[in-house]
Amino acid sequence: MARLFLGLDSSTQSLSAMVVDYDSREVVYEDSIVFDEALPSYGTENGVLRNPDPKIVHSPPLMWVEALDFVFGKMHGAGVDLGSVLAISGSGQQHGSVYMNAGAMDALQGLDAGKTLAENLSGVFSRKTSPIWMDSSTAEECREIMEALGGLRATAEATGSTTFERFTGPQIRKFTKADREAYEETAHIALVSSFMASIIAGKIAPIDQGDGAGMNLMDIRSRTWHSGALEATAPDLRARLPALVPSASVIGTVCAYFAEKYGLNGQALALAWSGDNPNSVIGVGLVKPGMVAISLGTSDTYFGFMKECHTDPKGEGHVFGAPTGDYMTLICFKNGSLAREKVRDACGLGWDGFSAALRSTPPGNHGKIMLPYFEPEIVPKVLEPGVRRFNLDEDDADANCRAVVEAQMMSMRLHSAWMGVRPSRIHATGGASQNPEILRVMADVQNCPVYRFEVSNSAVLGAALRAAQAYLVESGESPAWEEVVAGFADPVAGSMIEPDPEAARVYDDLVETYAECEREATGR
Ligand code: ADP
Ligand code: XUL
Repeated sequence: MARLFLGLDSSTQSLSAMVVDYDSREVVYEDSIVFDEALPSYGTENGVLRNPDPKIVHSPPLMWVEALDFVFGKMHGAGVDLGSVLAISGSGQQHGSVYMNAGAMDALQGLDAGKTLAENLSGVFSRKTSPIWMDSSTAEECREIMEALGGLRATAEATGSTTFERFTGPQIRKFTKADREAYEETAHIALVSSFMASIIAGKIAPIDQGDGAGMNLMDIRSRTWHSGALEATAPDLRARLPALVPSASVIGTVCAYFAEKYGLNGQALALAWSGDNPNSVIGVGLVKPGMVAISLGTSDTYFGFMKECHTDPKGEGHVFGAPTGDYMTLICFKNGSLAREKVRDACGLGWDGFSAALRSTPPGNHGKIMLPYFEPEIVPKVLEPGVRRFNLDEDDADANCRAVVEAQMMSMRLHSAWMGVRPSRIHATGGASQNPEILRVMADVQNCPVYRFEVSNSAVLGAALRAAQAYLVESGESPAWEEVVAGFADPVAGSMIEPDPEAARVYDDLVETYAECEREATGR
């Protein structure tokens, strides 16, 4: 009999499902529903509720509940052999929080298959809408919590990140101030991930240490609730939070609701869910320290992987738990593809011309440097945008193309150095990773081989593979993570780009000069 595993991904705009056949290494089912289209009665736009204050971004948690029925109904209708699914895990957009009253426990335990999930659970919320990661309305609470924890560096050192507006702790604090009564009625606070896991398992689910790290509430080293952070955030918060558990924890079996209604095996394991970024780390095959994934999308994102916990003293990067029990980092550079496009357009080129410019200019660009802050930058923090050029003539088209890419790659190298692990293998994803000339600069600057990965679904794939891994461990096999991801998260054949030792030496020197330019421009 096929050994099937189900992954789910509750993201901002959609709910996705993927079923993998572990032994044949096949994705046997993949589908996704878009909230706006499938569930228009909730009135969301791109999955969120618009507020007159653009800083406030919430979503209705009941919509996520109803989406589960929708997706299981579709799988069932498509004839997926749900009875052969041995374990389920999931992925949730990070940081968003769900607030439940004292009736939630009974409602989850008694899910009645004669009703819909939404009918079963419509009464459990003590807060009708959930603040999500796009919310940036908690600057004041961020300041208060950070001060209580001893400042930026101490907060990052304690919780893995300094306080961020979207993180759960500041959001909870804001709720206690805005609506104390509703906070008092709140018996359970969940993350999107643990909330969805609660429905699958039919009980209040624990929070996994991967997603838990995105709350400003977890001690990043001991992976337990941080007493100081809890106190700085909200009264009696500990009593409202579930346990923190390793990401690979079995939290129960799939509850009777899904067995009765959709034919799942009632003995199938329900796993803890995690955040989308930790899940993606598995979905792009990052399973060993030194492995790095770089996504060249609208923004550029650097995913690192480390055994020992290091935190960013500047507070720019995040440390989360990795699903393997190690640590991962997430560093986001806003001026990614859009900056490359700005330069390309200013030079009147297409991508072919841009690539030709990279080929016709030497590594190091004769010392011509650009700081490509077309938009305010996250890392390094630059609030006032503006492009700076050093030894670089704005009209020198070829040199500008090389300068923007070199700047991005050197910035990634500089601003990930705090991890204390030089990359040994880079997995490149995202739209611009189809450009080998850009990946060549990446390989040379990092002095490390780069492989291209074609993934659009890394979070849901990661969830399905986490379900497989946990099931196998539970049944007495203990496959190495490399074995689990092999055949599912593989590089594009023939895509490997080796660094050129000569060019790597050029960048070892240039990166210092670049750092100086950056210090001068940012006044640090
Ligand atoms: P998102 O973050 O929105 O998911 P994608 O990963 O889809 O973004 O990447 C889209 C970007 O890929 C586009 O903005 C474009 O700049 C970039 N891109 C597409 N093709 C190329 C290419 N050949 N060379 C460089 N960049 C490219
Ligand atoms: C990570 C973050 C986003 C959400 C999106 O810190 O805010 O990546 O997880 O789903």
